[in-house]
Amino acid sequence: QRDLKGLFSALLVSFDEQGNINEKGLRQIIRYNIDVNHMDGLYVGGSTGENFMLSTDEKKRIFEIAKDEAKDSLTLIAQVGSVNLKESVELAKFVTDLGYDAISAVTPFYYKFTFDEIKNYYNTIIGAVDNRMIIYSIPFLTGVDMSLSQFGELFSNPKIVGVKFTQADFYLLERIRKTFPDKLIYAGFDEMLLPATVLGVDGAIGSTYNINGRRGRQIFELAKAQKITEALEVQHVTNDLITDILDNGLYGTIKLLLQEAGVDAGYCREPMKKYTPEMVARAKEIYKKYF
Ligand code: SI3
Repeated sequence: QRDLKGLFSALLVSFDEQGNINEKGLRQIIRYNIDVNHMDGLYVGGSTGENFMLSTDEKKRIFEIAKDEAKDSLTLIAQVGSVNLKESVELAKFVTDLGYDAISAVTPFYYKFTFDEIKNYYNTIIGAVDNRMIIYSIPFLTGVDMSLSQFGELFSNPKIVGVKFTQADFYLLERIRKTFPDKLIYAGFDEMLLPATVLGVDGAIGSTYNINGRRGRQIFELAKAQKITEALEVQHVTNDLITDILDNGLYGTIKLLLQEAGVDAGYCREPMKKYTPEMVARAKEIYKKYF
C-alpha cells in the first residue's frame, strides 16, 4: 500500500469554450504537476476539478485520464462524494478498480443532514470497496461543521484513515492532531500551509499548487525542518500571489497562469464565468510578477 502523505494538487480540469472536457489540456495539467511541480500526489474530482458541475460519465472520464497519464508515478486520491449516494458508491467502485490509492468524499451538502445520516453516508461508501477513505471537510462551502467527537465517531471505522481539513479553526486542528495521532490530516487552505504544518499535518491538498507547487514544497519542507523564518518568507510571497489570484477569480486565474506557462488549461465550466479581457490581462501581470 502506498504511503498517502505529502503535497497534492487538487487537480484542475481543462474545459473547452463549450464546457466539454479538453483531454489534451487535462493531460498537460497532470504532466505539469508531475514534471514541474513535483507533487507527491493528485486529488482528482475535488472542488478545484469543478466536480459538482459534472455528470457521472464526465467524472469517470476524468478519473480514467488522470490514472492513464499519471500511471504509478504519484499517489492518486479520487473525490467521489456527492449528494447522490448511489453515484458515490458507483464512483468509489470505479476508481478502486482503476487502482486509485484512496478515495475521499465531501460531507453531503445542500440538505441539513443529521450526523447519523452523514456517518451512514461514509460507512456506506467505504463499505462498498476495498480501499481507504479520507473525509473532505469544507464547512464554508457545505455548511457541515463537525466536532472533535464527531470526527472520532467517523474515525472509529478503520477504513476512514484521515481528513482533508479545509477550515481555519486551528484549535480544532490541534485537537484532532493530538487525539488521533495515527490518522492523516491534510491542510486544505494553501494560504495557511505554514501554521498547519507547524501543528503537524501529514500533507496538504490545494488548488494553487497546480501553478505554485514549488513554493508550496519549500514552505512544507522548511516548516517540517523547524526553519520557520525562512518558511514564513515563502508563505508571504505565496499569500501575495493567492490574494491576487482570489481578487481576479480563483480557478480561472490559475488556469490563465498555467496558460502563461505553456499549459493548455482551457476554460471553466459554466455557471462559472467566461474570461473577460481585463481578467486575462491581469493574469498576465500576475504571472510576470511571481514566476
Ligand atoms: O477539493 C479541492 O479541490 C480542494 O482541495 C480545495 C482546496 O481546499 C481549495 N479550496 C477551494 C474552495 O478551492 C484551496 O486550495 C483554496 O483554493 C486555496 O487555499 C485558496 O483559497
